[in-house]
Amino acid sequence: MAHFNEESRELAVKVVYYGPALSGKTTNLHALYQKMDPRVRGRLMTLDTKDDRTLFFDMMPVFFRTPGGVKVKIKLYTVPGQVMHESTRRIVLQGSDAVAFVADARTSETASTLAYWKDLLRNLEANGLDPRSLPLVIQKNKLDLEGVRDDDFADLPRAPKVPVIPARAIQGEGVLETLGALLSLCYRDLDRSLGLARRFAMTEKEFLGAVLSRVEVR
Ligand SMILES: Nc1nc2c(ncn2[C@@H]2O[C@H](COP(=O)(O)OP(=O)(O)OP(=O)(O)O)[C@@H](O)[C@H]2O)c(=O)[nH]1
Ligand SMILES: [Mg+2]
Repeated sequence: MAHFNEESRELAVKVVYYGPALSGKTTNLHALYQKMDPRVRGRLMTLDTKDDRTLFFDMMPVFFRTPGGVKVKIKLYTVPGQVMHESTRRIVLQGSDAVAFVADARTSETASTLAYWKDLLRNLEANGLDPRSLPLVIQKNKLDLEGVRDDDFADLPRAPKVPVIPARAIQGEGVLETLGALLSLCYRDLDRSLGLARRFAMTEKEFLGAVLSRVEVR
């Protein structure tokens, strides 16, 4: 759960990239690292096996200070997608404030996408998180490839408002949009629970702008 420390005026937020093996979660973090202003992002920690598969998780912190003097630290995590890492996925998901579900858009991946969506719902519930109210977006990734589905994951049971963001993460396309859509939902959720605007004069524009606006223009 997002944690606000009254004494140090620090807000800690946890965002998790979830999804099937090889869907592009780690690629999203690499692309964000490339695109974000070095003044707001920290080091990207990845823990891979030799064939580039995530072993435990990846993590990249993003931090900024709002004009109202609140220090915000957002930690972006990925889970390992391989089936054998089921319990690690559950642990990494603990206490998350927002989840981006990265899906490989190819029709060949339909069954695995649905299986991992169910795995996500199960693991959210195991952590006491409600998938109907948790900020959640779906990234439709790998749209550069042949044989992608033309629907927006109609088979994944979910609340009607979950946004679907198109992406080619390998080319860096759609990754900022995905994080932006998720942080927008996240801001609104935290504003409801913590009163970001009322107590700290922190607007959604400041929250998003700090993370997303100071990026390189390509
Ligand atoms: N063509 C294409 N390939 C992509 C895209 N995004 C990721 N990939 C490739 O998909 C493979 C897996 O990407 P990763 O980011 O390592 O996948 P992951 O979801 O972190 O995988 P695990 O850590 O095993 O769960 C890599 O070879 C990527 O280069 C994309 O948009 N298009
Ligand atoms: Mg990975």
